[in-house]
Amino acid sequence: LGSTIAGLPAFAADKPLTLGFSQVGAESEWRTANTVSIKESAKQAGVNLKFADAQQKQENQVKAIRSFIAQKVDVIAFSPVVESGWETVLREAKAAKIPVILTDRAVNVTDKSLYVTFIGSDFVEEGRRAGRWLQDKAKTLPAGDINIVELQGTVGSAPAIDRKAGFEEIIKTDPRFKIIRSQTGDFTRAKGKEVMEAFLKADGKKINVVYAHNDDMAIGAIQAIEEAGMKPGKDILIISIDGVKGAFEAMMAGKLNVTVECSPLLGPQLMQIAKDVKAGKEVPKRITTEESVFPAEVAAKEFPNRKY
Ligand code: GYE
Repeated sequence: LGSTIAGLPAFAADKPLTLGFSQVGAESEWRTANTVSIKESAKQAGVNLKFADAQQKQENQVKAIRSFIAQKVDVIAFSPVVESGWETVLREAKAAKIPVILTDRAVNVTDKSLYVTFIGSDFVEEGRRAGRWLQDKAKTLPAGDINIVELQGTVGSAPAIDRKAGFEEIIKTDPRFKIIRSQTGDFTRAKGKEVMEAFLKADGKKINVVYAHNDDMAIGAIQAIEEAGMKPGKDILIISIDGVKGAFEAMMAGKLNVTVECSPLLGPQLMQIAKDVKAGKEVPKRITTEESVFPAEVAAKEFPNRKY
């Protein structure tokens, strides 16, 4: 079998690439769109995809990765549900000489050689963008404290940690902004609603702003606010992240004030990078998704262009 490039047999390029992908779950509209993107682009790229859904559990992701190693897939990709606790299984992949690509969410490891690249958004910047929108909006609000409640994403996940940090970085520059409550809604509508109900019970009319780490939790919160007899988007400003269709619909209905875009359409890039990695090409260590901000004022105009 002779010559090798970067440890790969020379004939490898002729066979279709087998990619093992461990997905977080199906917790949100974003995630569903991400799954569709990965499955469709694998088909288009002629990649043999082995797809596993971890149902938001790290232990399931570890199991899936171990099974990909046992099956000797060419490349492993995954979107890590939480940031920490990956060293052992990533070392196993490395020992088996199977390259690992991170998509969407980051891991917290000291040995960066445990993965080849990380494709996804800059979540800290998304948090800052949410904060900047509020900073601008605050100029039009009456003087006095602006009480914010925060619906955090999954505890320990990169987007929850980073979106919190980016938002705080901006709003801490003005003492009017007070985060009076902050709790996880696990990125789901049902939990977002439940947590918002508790916030409303405790603080009711004191709440001026909801900052939700994703659209689904914002939509859940909107329901809770309406059921409490208040007007979301008016009595309480709602800020969220992702830019899924459901958020655009809520904005067009006047119930959501802004969504910060986070693109789930990572499939085509992932397939290309997986092929490059298999071919022994150098790839950048970080590939950052480009995205923007959509306030309610542009929702109707942008809606027809939205792909997820
Ligand atoms: O914002 C949320 C999903 O990791 C960026 O996960 C992703 C987040 C996204 O459940 O809706």
